[in-house]
Amino acid sequence: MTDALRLVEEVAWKIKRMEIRGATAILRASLEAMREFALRADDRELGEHFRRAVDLLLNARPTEPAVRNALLYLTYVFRESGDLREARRRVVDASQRFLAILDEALKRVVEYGWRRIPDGGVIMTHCHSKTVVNILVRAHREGKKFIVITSETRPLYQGRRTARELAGSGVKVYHIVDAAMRWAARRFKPDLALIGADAITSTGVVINKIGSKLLALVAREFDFPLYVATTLLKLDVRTLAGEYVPIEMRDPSEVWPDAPSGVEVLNPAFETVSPECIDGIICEAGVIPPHDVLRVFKELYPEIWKVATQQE
Ligand code: RUB
Repeated sequence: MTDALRLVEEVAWKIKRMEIRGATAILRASLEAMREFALRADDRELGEHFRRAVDLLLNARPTEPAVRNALLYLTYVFRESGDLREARRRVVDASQRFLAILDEALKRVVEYGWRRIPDGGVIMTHCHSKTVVNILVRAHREGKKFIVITSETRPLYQGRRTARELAGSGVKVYHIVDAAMRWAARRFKPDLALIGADAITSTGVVINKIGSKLLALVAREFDFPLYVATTLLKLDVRTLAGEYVPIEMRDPSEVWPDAPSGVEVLNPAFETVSPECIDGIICEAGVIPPHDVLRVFKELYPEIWKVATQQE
């Protein structure tokens, strides 16, 4: 294996092992890896291993359509280039451009999102979404006072990261076990729930960490709204053609490393939250209803749309 490809493999491995995790971080790392691959590979490597580099990153975590959208775009640019010299330049440029689109989109999500946070309110969240954390930290910096309830997010405890980051920024946090979500809603009467997204389907279904639907149902029962904060770059265009977003099943040992024989441990990483449970998607176009995601995506990203719907 060549050095350039090894670098991509290392990033893919870190994504698989969840040293790099969260949809946005995975997208960013994948784009940076492809940019570095294009810069470091010699012409022969670039020509021979481009597809392999893309596949390594695509397969690192299956439930990540933003990575797919980005890598299909780079593949399109690569294929459309006249020669390898042009391909290198265009892949590097396109990676940079995609990263800039991502940064701009995230900035806007935070800009719309922090205004939604009620002053003096209680907010519930689940897992760790950088987008959600950025919104909450910004709302705090804008002078809003509120409490956040974080759930621990078994088996890998991403909720602790959320709690640590928020508390580190001065936000008051209560941390609970996942099974205490309903208890917390009863006790604290939250004003809203805010979660991130790994994937969005053409009909506005959101896929996020297992436990997200539980929170959505708690929000329904106790009558507070659930918002999803995400860039629309996570739209899985394949769902328009009838396909399902694959839900990643992870290693059972994350749940119970020495489970007794006869016990089969199941470890789904994500689950769907249906649009009826979502009061709004806080995205780069503002706060929109879930059923509008496809229309807005096409409007915002016509080029990505074209490439992602045309390519294998
Ligand atoms: C993380 C998760 C996050 C989304 C959005 O799951 O479900 O809510 O990825 O994150 P995992 P972001 O820890 O399994 O990757 O807003 O940072 O894109």
